[in-house]
Amino acid sequence: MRKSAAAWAFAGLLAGFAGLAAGFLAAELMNLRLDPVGAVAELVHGWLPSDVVSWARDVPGPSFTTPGILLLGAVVFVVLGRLARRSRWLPVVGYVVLAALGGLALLEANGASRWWLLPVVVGFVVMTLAMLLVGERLRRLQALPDQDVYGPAWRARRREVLLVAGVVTVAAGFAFVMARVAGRDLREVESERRTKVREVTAPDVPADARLDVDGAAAWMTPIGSFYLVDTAVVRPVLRAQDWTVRIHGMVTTEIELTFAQLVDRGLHEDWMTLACVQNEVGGDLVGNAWFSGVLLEPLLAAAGPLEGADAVLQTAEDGWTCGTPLAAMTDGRGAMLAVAMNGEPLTVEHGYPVRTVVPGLYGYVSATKWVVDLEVTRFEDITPSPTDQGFAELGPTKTASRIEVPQDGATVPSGQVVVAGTAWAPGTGIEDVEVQVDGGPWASATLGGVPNVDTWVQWKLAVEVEPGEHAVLVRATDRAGRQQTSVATEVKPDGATGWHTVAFTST
Ligand SMILES: Nc1nc2c(c(=O)[nH]1)N[C@H]1C(S)=C(S)[C@@H](COP(=O)(O)O)O[C@H]1N2
Ligand SMILES: [Mo]
Repeated sequence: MRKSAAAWAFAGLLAGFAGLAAGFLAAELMNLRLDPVGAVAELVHGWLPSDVVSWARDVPGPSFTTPGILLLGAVVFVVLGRLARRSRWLPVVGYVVLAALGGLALLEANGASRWWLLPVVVGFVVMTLAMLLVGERLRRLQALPDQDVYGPAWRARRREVLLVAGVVTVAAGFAFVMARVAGRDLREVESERRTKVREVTAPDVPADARLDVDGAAAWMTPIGSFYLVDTAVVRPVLRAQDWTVRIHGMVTTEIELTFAQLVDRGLHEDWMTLACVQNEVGGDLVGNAWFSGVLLEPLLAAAGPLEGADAVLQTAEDGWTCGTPLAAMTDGRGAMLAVAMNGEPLTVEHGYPVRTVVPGLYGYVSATKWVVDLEVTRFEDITPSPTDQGFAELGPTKTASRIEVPQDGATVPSGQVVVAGTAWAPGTGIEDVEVQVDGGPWASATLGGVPNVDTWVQWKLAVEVEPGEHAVLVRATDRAGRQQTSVATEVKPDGATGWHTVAFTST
């Protein structure tokens, strides 16, 4: 520790890992699926060629992406530590770059909100402070003239360096252990999730549903890219064995069910498109999945709703509430307490162990994740969370259509251009999708097949275009004869309207 660069390298290493440990702890306390390092690992996985990824997956033992990133991180921390010897601020610049990388990786993750940046900020602050703390002591030690080395003043200052370094090491270790403890519930739930509910079947996409247009959204939305909307900063982590749901309020018989009692009632399975009221025209807050769950209609019938009840106030473990028309849960449309999505137990993010889904309604009035309480009541007596935020009391999903190919701003060869996308009118079904190019006549697109009226439908149409700039419009008509209005409205209070348009250039 005389003038050695090794001491600085070690300080850099210490500060770096203290920051990572702090970020890890913050992420685990927030029940995030990914901490900053995990997010970078996922991002790297996304970049790697798929055969490398599948080869790596087949190699037994733990994934080596994360150890690889940690090793690379260690090298960077050492370099930054050594730079700290020359300047207090150079390592901070490095930490800013690392934080930006971690932040970008987290925001790339499906379902990330800006809250996910909190662990990155915590990690950055701890890294910077730890480096300053240890670095200042080290600087004081190495500022002593050569003849003082090993002298009493030198020894006193060395003690200080060791003390501060020791405190940082212990604190980082403690943060790491605490993070592991905090993450235990999530890990237990993840291992519990591997035992599937017996009767859940795998999705079998109807052969005629897929039009197989390159670049169009998959008919069945993979779980990893299914949109996520949450209000809670900390997602609930609930074990199936601890879960119960209570049906009460304006009923003749209160019902309380455990997870085992729920699935014992037998499963119902169907395809369903779920859309968010906050989806903009052309947006992607909509997905289509195979849901397995227990029908609500017989459950509510067993509870026996009283005369005058018209709503079910649903409450989630995180305190989120929503109000669903009692009729929508009892009119045979297939409202259910879902336990699986696309043949797999729900992910924690999508509401494990049980969530509600109701065909034909926006998620904000129906699709309660981590649902634990159903109170039969009256709309006039309740103020569910979204209503409190200015969304309408009732939220039937509006008929909508979207152009996915060509993408807005794309350049394509002129001649024949395939325009394709998706349209949905859950609860009613799509009758017709029309496309208009450059203000010309509307032409009906070819529609894919659908297993029921609750799923979206793929559509495509080949159009002839000259070289130049073009604008395409799409509009759908549902099976009740309602055509989408051209009038554009905001998502608030009850869902956006308007025709989706895309501009492209052909050469
Ligand atoms: N507990 C809880 N459930 C919730 C929400 C929420 O914030 N908390 N968001 C709702 C909204 S607005 C929608 S659109 C759907 C989205 O479900 P997903 O995140 O599984 O796609 O969940 C609904 N259920
Ligand atoms: Mo939503």
